[in-house]
Amino acid sequence: SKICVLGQGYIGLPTALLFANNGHEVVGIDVNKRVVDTLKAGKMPFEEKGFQELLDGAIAKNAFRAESLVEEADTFLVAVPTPFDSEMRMADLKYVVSACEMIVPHLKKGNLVIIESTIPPKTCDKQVKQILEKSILKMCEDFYVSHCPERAIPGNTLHEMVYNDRVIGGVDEKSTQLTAELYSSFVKGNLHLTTSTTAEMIKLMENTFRDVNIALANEFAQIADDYGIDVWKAIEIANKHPRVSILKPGPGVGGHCIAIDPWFLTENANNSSLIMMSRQINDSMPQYVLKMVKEILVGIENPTITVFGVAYKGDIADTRATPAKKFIRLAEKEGFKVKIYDPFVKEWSYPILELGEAVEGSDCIVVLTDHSEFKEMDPEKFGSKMNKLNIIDTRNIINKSLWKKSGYNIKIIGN
Ligand code: SAJ
Repeated sequence: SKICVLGQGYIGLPTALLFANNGHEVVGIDVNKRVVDTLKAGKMPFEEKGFQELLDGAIAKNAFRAESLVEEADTFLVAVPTPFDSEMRMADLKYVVSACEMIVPHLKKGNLVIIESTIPPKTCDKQVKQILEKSILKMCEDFYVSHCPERAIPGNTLHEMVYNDRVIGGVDEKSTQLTAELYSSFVKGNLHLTTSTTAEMIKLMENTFRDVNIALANEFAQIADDYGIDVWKAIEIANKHPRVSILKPGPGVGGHCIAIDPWFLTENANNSSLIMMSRQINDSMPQYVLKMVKEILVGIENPTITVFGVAYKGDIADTRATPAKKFIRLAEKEGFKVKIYDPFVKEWSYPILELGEAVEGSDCIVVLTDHSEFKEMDPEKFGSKMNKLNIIDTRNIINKSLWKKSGYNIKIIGN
């Protein structure tokens, strides 16, 4: 069958390519001309493990092409971003709305429209229906709609897209069935069938679960600091309990999903105080890290600090909603000079330096990202470049004995 995938980003593009490699004719649509031109030239607009091979395979099969305009198809799949409207604390559905509007003139009897973008509960039933019915066709009679949220983790997208279980929720049984048939062409995990509103809620529950649990770990870390005990050891032992599984504290929650999706659940809820409180705890972690830095730098005038890692998590180059940004802003306001080193991020709002340059004249290293490189890093590598030998590790990943041997004063969050 023919599938038009609207949005050729981190999710839309690999999804389009998986369908193309598994027996479908796929047209990848994007409003960004640069993305379309890059794909037309047979190249990936961004990099991730296995993507280029998948694109090569799809092109060799003549099963994929990129275009700027939507065209007739059997299925339309929407995978555009749903940003967070921070002023309203609501999902900003402008891209989902405009994607649906672009489908309207091409919608035919028997078509299926799938929304993969993360959306608040009831969006398929209400807004998507309302827009698509501008075509004069009727939902559930003439065309079908479902929500099939993506659940792949950045850094391991392809593997998770194929092997994770999927949730498929249609606005009616037929919509669910049609969507399940389609996804079974490449998904090897189980398909869980439900309603569109339940599927919308499930996706938000998953990311909220993680956010709330990270907030709990972050609160435990602060309490442990007060008592002077090692929260990491405490968590390790607590997690030996068969029904306890505490996550890791850190500098806060970044990325484009976990720090945002909980708000989609609270936007129209009567009681969501736990969810909102967790957001607040995680968002306040950069302040807590700054407090740790100030304590270690007491008495040093006009200090220089070096941030190790600005990606929102380890071994990827993704800086979306990274807590590092807020930390750096706060540190600069405090009058600190901030230098940055990140082995993955090449370009960012702040200059990224070479390791040697970043530690030159520094009074404290602050590890914000759990990049593997930091795990075995030996400070002997940059010798006597530092001004003062301090390191704060918000991820508990450094090899403490190496840093101790070099004479560093070490502070780990929650320890
Ligand atoms: N983090 C901690 N402590 C932890 C775990 C994570 O501080 O114990 C931090 C990370 O450093 C990072 C943030 O939380 O800043 C989020 O990272 P993550 O690895 O938990 O998740 P994401 O945002 O990369 O991907 C999530 C995944 N959702 C779940 O695991 C429930 C992924 O499966 C989703 O597909 C993705 O969100 C999404 O797009 O919704």
